[in-house]
Amino acid sequence: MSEKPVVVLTRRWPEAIEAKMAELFDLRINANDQPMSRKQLAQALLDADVVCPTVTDKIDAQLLSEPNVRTRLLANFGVGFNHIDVSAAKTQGMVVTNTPGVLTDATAEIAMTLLLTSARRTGEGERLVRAGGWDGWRPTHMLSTQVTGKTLGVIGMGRIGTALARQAHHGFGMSILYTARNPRPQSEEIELGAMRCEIDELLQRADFVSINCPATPETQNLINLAKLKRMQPHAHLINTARGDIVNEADLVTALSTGVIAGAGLDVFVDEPNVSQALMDLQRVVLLPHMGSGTRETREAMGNCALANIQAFFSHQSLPNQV
Ligand code: 8YV
Repeated sequence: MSEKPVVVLTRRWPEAIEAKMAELFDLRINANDQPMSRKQLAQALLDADVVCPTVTDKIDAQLLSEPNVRTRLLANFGVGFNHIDVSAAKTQGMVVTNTPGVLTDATAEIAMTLLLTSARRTGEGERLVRAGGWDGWRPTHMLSTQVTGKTLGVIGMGRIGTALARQAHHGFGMSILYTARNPRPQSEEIELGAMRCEIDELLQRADFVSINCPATPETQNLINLAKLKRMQPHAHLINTARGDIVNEADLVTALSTGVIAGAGLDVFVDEPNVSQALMDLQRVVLLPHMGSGTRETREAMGNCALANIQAFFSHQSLPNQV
């Protein structure tokens, strides 16, 4: 190809990856690193051969079907692609890729962090110390829930769910219940002390429930008040997947009326806006969608997206086509 392909990054990427990409492509970077407006996204689709979106870019059927769209590849920076209308992209003859695998361990770490923080009340404890409110040790101060030896329910035993189960079982002696379309190999179930069951049984039996399934029309509002009421009053809910899998208003009701004991959330329905009702609750841990946010992982995600783009232009099979 004589002219370099035009590639648009909708946000800033790790410097080393931007530098590599600038050598290979006519790279256009959204330098101010604010989420692109709809108009800017539409323009990117007109100008670029490849657009590299993130979770902050909603790419719907209307944008994709604008006349004169030039883009042939949407190389998503992230494993989740519910912000892209993939079937509309395919109808337009576009290819969509994502970055699975490389963010598995980092995201599982944040799920485990949320689980520990929610169970052991460490967020509350830190706030207490910083606010100067700690009045000294006593046997009944800030009692919390032990994690070791308890039961973890994993909703969606894919890569991240399995990595979390591994940390929980080998690190904390937890038993694992899981839901998945297909059972995991028997050797893995034995290794992880894991048993597949229906979601209602999982909710009833688990001390901690972690959501690790993708966001799809079927999983939207999967965890509503009826489901939360199946959980045990001492149980905690952890979500590192997508906000709209949990009905947030129902979660607030469940937390404030003692239906469940606590929750840890890395994802929200209307990011970056977090409802005041959630903010007002002590027993919920709130993180700013940082599951994959290690230096190592964000760099690996960039390299993964780059490998997809290079395979696309060299007509090789794409490592991560969705
Ligand atoms: C990313 C994520 O940071 O990969 C995903 O699906 O949720 C996060 O780890 C984000 O999506 C980047 O687009």
